[in-house]
Amino acid sequence: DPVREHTRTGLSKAALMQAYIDNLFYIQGRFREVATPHDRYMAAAFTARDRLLDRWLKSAQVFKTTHARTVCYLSAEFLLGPHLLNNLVNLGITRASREAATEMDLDFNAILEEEEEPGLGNGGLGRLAACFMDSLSTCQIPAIGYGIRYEFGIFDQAIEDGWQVEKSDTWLRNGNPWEIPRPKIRFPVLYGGYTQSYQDQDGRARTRWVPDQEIDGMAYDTPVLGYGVGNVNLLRLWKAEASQSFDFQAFNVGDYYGAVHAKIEAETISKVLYPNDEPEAGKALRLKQQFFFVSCSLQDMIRLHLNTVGPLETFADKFVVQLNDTHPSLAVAELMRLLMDEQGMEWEPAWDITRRTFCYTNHTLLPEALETWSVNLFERLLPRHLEIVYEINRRFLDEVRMRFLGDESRVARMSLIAEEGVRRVRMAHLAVVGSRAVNGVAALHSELVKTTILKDFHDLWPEKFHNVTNGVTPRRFMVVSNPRLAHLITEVCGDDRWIRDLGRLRELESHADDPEVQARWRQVKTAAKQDLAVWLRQNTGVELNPAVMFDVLAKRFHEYKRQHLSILHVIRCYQRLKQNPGQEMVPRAFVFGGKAAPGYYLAKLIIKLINSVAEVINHDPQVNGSIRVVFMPDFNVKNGQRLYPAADLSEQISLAGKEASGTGNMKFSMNGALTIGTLDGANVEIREEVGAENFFLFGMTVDEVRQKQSAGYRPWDIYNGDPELKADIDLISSGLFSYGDTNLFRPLTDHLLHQDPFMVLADYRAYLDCQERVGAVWRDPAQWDRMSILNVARMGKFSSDRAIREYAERIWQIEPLPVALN
Ligand code: 26Q
Repeated sequence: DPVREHTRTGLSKAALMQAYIDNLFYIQGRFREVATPHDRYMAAAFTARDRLLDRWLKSAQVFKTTHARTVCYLSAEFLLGPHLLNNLVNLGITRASREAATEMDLDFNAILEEEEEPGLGNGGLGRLAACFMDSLSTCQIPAIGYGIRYEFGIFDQAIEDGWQVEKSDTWLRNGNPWEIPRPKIRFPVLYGGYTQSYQDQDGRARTRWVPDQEIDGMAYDTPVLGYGVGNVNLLRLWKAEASQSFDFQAFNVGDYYGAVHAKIEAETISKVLYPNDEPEAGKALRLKQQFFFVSCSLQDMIRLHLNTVGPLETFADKFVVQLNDTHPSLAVAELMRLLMDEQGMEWEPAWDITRRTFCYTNHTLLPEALETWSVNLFERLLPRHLEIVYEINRRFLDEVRMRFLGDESRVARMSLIAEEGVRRVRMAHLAVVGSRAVNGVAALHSELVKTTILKDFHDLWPEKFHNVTNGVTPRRFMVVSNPRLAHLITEVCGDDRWIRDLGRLRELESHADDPEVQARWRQVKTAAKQDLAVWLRQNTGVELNPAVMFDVLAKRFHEYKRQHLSILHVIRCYQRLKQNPGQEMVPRAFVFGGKAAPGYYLAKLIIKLINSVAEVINHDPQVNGSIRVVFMPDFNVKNGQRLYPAADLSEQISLAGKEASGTGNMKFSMNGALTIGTLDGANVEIREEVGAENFFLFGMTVDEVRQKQSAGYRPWDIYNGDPELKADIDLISSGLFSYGDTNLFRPLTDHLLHQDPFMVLADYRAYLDCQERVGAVWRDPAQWDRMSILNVARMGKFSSDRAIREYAERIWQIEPLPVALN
């Protein structure tokens, strides 16, 4: 029926209206008169989804018939953010959709607001995976994202009495229109038990794993459409379920309670995302989760390969698997097991395939954040995999010994097993040994990977090491979140090709001094600040004046990111205004946002401090005309999209050498914020691109940090040598921000004065001086606008499209495969 076809796939306003009404009726079961906001959202979502599915099936057909080489991106986290508007943008139907809504007397923005975002990640690493999925599709690279369908994503953050309170994230409560359940795509995942040796029919020695737990992973698919292309890739997330295998049911005959218990236990595995952005010691469930999604994904790939291409010898030609940090690094051992124990392959060919299949991305330099699992736990859950790890290690260490004769300390350093204290499996070493390529996520970080944490491996295999600087998708972080800016850019550039070719933003450069463009640029920024101010007033009660500088620091809370350095600056501004009420100071709104891991006491105390300082300052009429402080609760993708367009100043102030890349830095700068930052992570490259004169740099370099540390860092001396710093810390200690309680912030102030592992005090003076320079430029609006325009103009490098093309060419050896649009 051609009319039906049109309703499901048509892109005109009329087709969209018809589709919406149909979906409201046939999917939601509602007449328009009684539809709830949620019904309206669902009808809109299904309208977009129908159009995705049409392209998806065409893509799948092309990929299957051409036997396309495919990237598999394995990640424990995908921090996707809201789908609806993003999909409308990529379909190219935002305008038609808005018009359709208006014509039906619907509030388009209210429909968008109704969507609950899937928060299946902690922060940067999870969001990077989501940006990469968008760019893989846009760059027309056949890809599957594999991960876990957590029933509860990252917790929702509420602020109560200034403290962070965690609320469980029930994102699936009202159903998820973007996923397609695949009850028939299901794989068994095994745990525990023991291994035995036996001889197969040909008399060859083999190993059999006799597990004591079996669960199923079931696939849920979410289509990922590229921008302005026919290509749709697949995000396949696994949900854990009780095993449906016959043996298991028989085992439970007559034991009804036992069977129900087994079901609950099985489903625990994909129940909740671990809310730490650093490994937590010894959590068996976390290891089970990692193995769960790795095993399902590899079994799925093997099934796909046998169904299409055929012999497993060509597996590494069909698939390249990117490991997003070490969280999926069990894949190295699991692929070996599947190839040998399940497919009957010998060690050498299996190892050859394995090593040609995997690539590993490192995201951290903090030694305490490198993942290890105790051999005990590993053996209890994955006895067969421990044997395989030992055998990989035995062969690998032989190679090291051969290459570095007599260097036994090097052998110990490189071993997959750490032998100090309780023996632990070093997951990064497993990932490096089992991979073809290893990369860091920014130039500085990749250098530090080679010279510090993985130096021994770089000595052995220098050609294995790469850099691919991170990027972010300009679709979500410009077009979706900042339509006014996108519109202005398109007008100034003459067309919208910059959206898929971000280098074209350079066209803006020649307009940076044009007063007319500057005026419109400023209007766009002010309008975004107005929007944010409304949201913040409604959600926190704090009122901000959109005319003042919005100085924003939003990211996960961690000491190395130094949110406390920023709050010391706020306290300094406060004291200066109090001591000298007539003094001229550039008015600012300090906006903070971010979650702390629930068990990270100091990070939570820093949140409390920010809120306590905010309360005092915002209620002090002597200063609140000049400075205000607000904490945006529940910083997530949706709220980030409100924040980035409204920022004048972006705070990127980590201690040099600690932030692998950062990606918020890119999102702010793409939206016209100027950056105050250290020489850390991708800040280095952002500054290189936008020009040193358009970036507010402060603080020690990596080398200076090292020198200070080895000379014996003494924060106490800095405190005593700087009267302003002393006064700021003393004001916290005085109880002014804690209703006279001089103990509340003691753990924080004591830690700064006597430990200060991230050298907040050492960079304090340089930071304050730099903030003065920021203030001086702000007083010259033409200068500020020029710098803001130049920042955006020169951000082309930081599109995730560029990052994906680099992976494709340098690491994956894969070519784009365009899928025709109809
Ligand atoms: C591991 C084991 C057990 C429990 C938790 C974890 C875990 C979970 C999440 C460890 C780390 C993470 C997330 C790390 C992360 O987000 N890293 C950031 O990655 C970004 C993308 O490359 C970089 O831009 C940031 O610099 C880096 O901090």
